[in-house]
Amino acid sequence: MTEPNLTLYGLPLSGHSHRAALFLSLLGLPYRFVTVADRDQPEAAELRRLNPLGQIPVLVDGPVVIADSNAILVYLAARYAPESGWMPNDPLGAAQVQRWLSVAAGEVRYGPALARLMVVFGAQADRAAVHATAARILTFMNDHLAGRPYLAADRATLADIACYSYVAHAPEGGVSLAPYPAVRAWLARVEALPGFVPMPASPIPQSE
Ligand SMILES: N[C@@H](CCC(=O)N[C@@H](CS)C(=O)NCC(=O)O)C(=O)O
Repeated sequence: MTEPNLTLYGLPLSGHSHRAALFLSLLGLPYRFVTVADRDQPEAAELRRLNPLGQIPVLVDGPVVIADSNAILVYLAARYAPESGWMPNDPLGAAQVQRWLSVAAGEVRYGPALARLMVVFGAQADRAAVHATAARILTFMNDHLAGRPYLAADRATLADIACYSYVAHAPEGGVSLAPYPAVRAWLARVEALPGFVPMPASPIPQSE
């Protein structure tokens, strides 16, 4: 395999960016990180060229451009760790991981992630509805994780990487994790994986 030439466009406080950075680190892949914080900076024009949606993260791997955090996870697993089990090849295993990639892009994005976006970045949304979505998915995850080590298999998979960042940082949005002991134990398991790197804490005071 040729030496990878990887660049990740992102933002350190973005959970979508963090899930890509975390997986690169877990795979031990070196990469260059380009921060795109200000939409007027030159890197933002480059980002729009790479991803017309203008969203981070974007991964560039030589001639290959991948936008969308979950797509980046799937690409990296298939390209650099195909037999490792991060993305199972069997039909049921693949479906179980995909189910949680959808949860990460759905209930996690519009629950704990949006609650944090409102506090840290001033996003406008219906706080009660957002917190209800967060409670619903965290309760579901907590029940699911009771007696299981990881979300989709007996070992860590892309399901755990996709869901980790915004769940771990839910308290920054005023969503306490105190009622969810199985979720907290799962977070600790992900944090113990070799190569784990945390997302920086936001400067906003946390509830827990
Ligand atoms: N589905 C996308 C969502 C990424 C996303 O929402 N990124 C945010 C930052 S965390 C962003 O770039 N927002 C700016 C915009 O949507 O214009 C993914 O998983 O990568």
